[in-house]
Amino acid sequence: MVQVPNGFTVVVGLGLSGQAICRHLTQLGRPFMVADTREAPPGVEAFRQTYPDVQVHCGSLAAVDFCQAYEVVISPGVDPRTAGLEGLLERHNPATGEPMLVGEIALFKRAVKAPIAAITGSNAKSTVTTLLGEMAAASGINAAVGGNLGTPALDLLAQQPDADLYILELSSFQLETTPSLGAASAAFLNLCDDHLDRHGDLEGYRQAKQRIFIGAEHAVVNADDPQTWPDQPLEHIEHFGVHTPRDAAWGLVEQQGHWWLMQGKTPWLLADELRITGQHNYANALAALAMGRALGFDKASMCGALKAFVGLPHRSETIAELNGVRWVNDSKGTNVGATLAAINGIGATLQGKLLLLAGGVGKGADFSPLAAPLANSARTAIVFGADAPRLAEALNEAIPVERVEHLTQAMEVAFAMAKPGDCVLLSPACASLDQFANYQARGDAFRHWVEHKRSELTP
Ligand code: UMA
Ligand code: ADP
Repeated sequence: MVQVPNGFTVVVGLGLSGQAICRHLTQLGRPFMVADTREAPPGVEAFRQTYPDVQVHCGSLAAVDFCQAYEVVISPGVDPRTAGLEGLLERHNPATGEPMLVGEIALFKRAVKAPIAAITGSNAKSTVTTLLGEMAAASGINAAVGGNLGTPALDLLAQQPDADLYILELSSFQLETTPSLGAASAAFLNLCDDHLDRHGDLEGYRQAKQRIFIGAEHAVVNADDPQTWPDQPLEHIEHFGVHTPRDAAWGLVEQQGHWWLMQGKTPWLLADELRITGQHNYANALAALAMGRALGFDKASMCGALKAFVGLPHRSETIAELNGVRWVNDSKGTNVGATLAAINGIGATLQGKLLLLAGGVGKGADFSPLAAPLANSARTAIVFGADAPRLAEALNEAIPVERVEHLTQAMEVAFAMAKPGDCVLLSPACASLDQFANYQARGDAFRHWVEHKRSELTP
């Protein structure tokens, strides 16, 4: 048994978050040790060189005796239900007043002095977080932007200690271990099946996300999706939505043949002025405006930032047109909700048909909601990767389905089948980790294939 020394914090996970936690504890002068459930986590040797005096345990957490620990701080990728961590979430830490087991965001909250704007949801977190950051910058506000987006929150605090505002994308994994966030503005954008393998079911996943509202001064929620509304009463709640116009909500409203982004009865800007397209992106824009308004950003600056925003790579990103066929990279479409948004957004504007490329790790999701919209707008679905059989089963009564091993084979098949006016859409509805390092690598493989094909076709 590995004994945690009396009063030591245990940092679990040696990834980005774990290392940010270690830097933070070092700065605070708190003694700590590190544990990672893998026998040989990447980067462990470099870690040992940076922290020669820090004890590192690799392997099962059941071999660690946490009895004398000050607290245990886990990385988001580590399930709090992992063997060895039993009972720690329920145990009270008299020194902090919080559970014995917390995540990085709990430490961030204890240390931060400036307000927090927090964004969660199954989809659109990165888009809305980035957009809100652009709106803050345009309004002259010194904001630090990160969290699940990429830069751990504690690193933001170290790198930008004088920020006036911290804009954080927060995942269900991070929120699950955050006792109280107290955000100045907190948004819960939407909910669909995702990470069910971790949270057990949709309700468990929803409850983790609901934690974003604990202590929030202002909430932004989706009028079209009651699952995003706070379970507990909150004084200031604003709804945004593209399907359910409500008084005083942020909505998409048609006036004299034009669609406007409106706050109540006040038009803010024309949907046509945006460079990001599709109803889901108008919803994203409305959510960011609602948050920015509540945080005191300048109206004209916010609208300017919104008009300039071209969207993030790997999200419904058009790569090229080959022989009259559009090729779209939506590799970040890692769940059914995102793939539905891509099918509906692109399908509505298309002269021809969609050829959907989907597959990977389905995380326990139900793929059947894809069948009806694909029956309307798709020529075929070409499925690959670990959950290809489950996808094929869910779709093959609605449309013809081809099954292949790998993405590049799917692209070859799509190239042969597509007709001018069609769109080949990579929106996998699955995580990439069975065949790629991450969704970026999958999207890059798609882009490289298309660019190579284009160079072959262009003499
Ligand atoms: N580890 C274990 N046991 C486990 C799982 C992980 O010991 O069972 C260890 C790994 O060996 C590794 C470390 O933990 O050394 C990795 O930690 P991590 O998986 O928590 O990942 P980080 O590198 O800390 O990155 C995390 C987020 N990753 C996850 O939530 C899985 C990053 O989000 C985030 O950008 C980063 O913190 C900074 O905040 C990525 C993500 O995929 C992009 N997020 C999910 C999503 O968006 O769907 C939630
Ligand atoms: P997240 O950080 O929550 O994963 P992203 O902004 O990276 O969100 O987008 C992830 C995926 O969700 C992309 O495929 C994107 O096109 C899609 N998406 C963006 N906005 C929405 C929305 N409002 N509803 C559903 N899907 C969306």
